Amino acid sequence: MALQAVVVGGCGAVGSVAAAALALAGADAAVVSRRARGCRAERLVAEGLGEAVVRLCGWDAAPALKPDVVVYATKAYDLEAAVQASLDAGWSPSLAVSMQNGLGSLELLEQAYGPSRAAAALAFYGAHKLPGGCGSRLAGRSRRVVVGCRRAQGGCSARARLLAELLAAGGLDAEHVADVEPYRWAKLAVNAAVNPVTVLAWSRNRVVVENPWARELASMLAAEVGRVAGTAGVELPGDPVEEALRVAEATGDNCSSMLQDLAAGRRTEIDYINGAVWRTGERHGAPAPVNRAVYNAVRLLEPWLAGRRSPCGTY
Ligand code: KPL
Repeated sequence: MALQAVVVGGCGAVGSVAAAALALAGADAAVVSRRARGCRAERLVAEGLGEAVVRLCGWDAAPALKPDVVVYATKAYDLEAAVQASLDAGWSPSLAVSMQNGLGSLELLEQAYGPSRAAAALAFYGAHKLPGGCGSRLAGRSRRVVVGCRRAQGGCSARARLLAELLAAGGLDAEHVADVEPYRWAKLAVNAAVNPVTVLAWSRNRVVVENPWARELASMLAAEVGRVAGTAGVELPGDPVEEALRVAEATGDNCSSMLQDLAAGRRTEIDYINGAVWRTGERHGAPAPVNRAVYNAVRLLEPWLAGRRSPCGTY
């Protein structure tokens, strides 16, 4: 397939799975990483999916790439700099795709590229980086990705559909939806429930289904996201509590990205997840006290947990 797809931040867990899937589907796939210089061929391993050869490039080589599709798989707080670097490189993709957790990232792409060229690819799979270089391992059964644009923001459906077809051809359980907004909130409910609870319990995702206190707290968090979504005018595609528990079970072997971030001494995405929930609730006159309390608890614990050994071992 001639389509050139570039995955920015594709050496992270979620991005390297997407990059491998695109390459396995026959796209001309490149990964841009802050740590690389120039461009070289790289064998990208996504355990649980397959391995493929991609071009691994640094930003210095980005002007030579002419991507049709750019998939941004950076952390949410790194997205703005990545978009600026893409614009500086002269990229003008027909589709810019957000793979970030939480709220704010799709909005940023809509602003930078226009709503008719901005989409989200929501990863409901669990993955972690393999030590050294690029590469990742899928943990748990889920391979699900939901791809689409916000219907309210103009049509980019044909290109989003093509991306979903490529990801599916590459081995992911990818689905295109006409309006991604309800699914973005469903994924927000999953992250708001699973991620902080796995941090508080310092355990793999399965703690959310197996431990009664974790299960109850996660259920309260997800239900509250559902209520905030309602006041923001978004009808979820299903019950947010059931969805959070289903994903926690299907990714049970994984350590959530928030736990992985803390174990690696990185900043967490709590501001984009539970922080975004209670702030959005406040704007719509719908307080979200459970998300706010858990947000505060994680912020308080961050300095104590940073760098602590992950229950998943090396990651
Ligand atoms: O998105 C995730 C994350 O950890 O950020 C899930 C789907 C919960 C997998 O762990």
